[in-house]
Amino acid sequence: MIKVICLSALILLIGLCHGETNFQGRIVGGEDISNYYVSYIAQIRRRSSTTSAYAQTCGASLLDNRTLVTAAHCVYNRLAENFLIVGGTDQRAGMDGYVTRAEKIVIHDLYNASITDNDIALIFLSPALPIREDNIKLSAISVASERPSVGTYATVSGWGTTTESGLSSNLLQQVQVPVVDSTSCQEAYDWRPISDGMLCAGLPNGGKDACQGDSGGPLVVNSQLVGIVSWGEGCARANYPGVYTNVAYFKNWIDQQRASNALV
Ligand code: 4AZ
Repeated sequence: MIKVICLSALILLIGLCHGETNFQGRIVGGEDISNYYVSYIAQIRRRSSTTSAYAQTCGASLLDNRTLVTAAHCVYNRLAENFLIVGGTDQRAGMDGYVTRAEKIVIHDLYNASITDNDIALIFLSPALPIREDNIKLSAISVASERPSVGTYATVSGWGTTTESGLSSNLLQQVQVPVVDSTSCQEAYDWRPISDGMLCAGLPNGGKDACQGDSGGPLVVNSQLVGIVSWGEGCARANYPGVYTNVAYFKNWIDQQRASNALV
């Protein structure tokens, strides 16, 4: 018995000493943030079948009252009817905020699931969300036309896990991470491509990052959307920055899809 307790304590101690110092959690290494400050974020909830419950799986950004941009891997191989979209809340669960549905999902033609390349999709909503001048809880965000320069601090938000393989956050979290140059990012991820449609962000020593469940959510610089949470080796590890979809690279694709799916 004593042996078991000592062994458990030892394992816990080793775990704590192993750099997993983000006990307070948050995205990873972030802080609670009100949706008033992240009014462009929406939550994607998914059910695995028409008879099961919805749970938050991804984030997304509002481009206008009926258009969301997210990661392709959040919606790939899923039916629109199995999604619920919630805007105007910082709560991961419950029915706070505005609830709507995915009417149509458009995934990038060149999305490559095996290397997570071209990881971008649009969700057209019905009914539209109440984006108005007087609705401070919801606003659209514009898409950056240029990739952010190396070293720029960008803000990422979401309800994802607060440690690698930990639990999701019940309250919206936010953290700032600097953009990393793609050459060194490619050197870190030497087994898979860092394409022009990707950008990397993170601190050399890790500690701050997006994580599982943050996927699809916004990376923002100067009130413009520069990235979409896409993938990474674990979360907040030293020398493994988070990888984001480089939205500026897809600006024409976004504009074309919005035009061809416009309401008449
Ligand atoms: C994920 O599994 C995931 N650290 C998202 C972001 C990152 C890693 C994993 C980046 O959805």
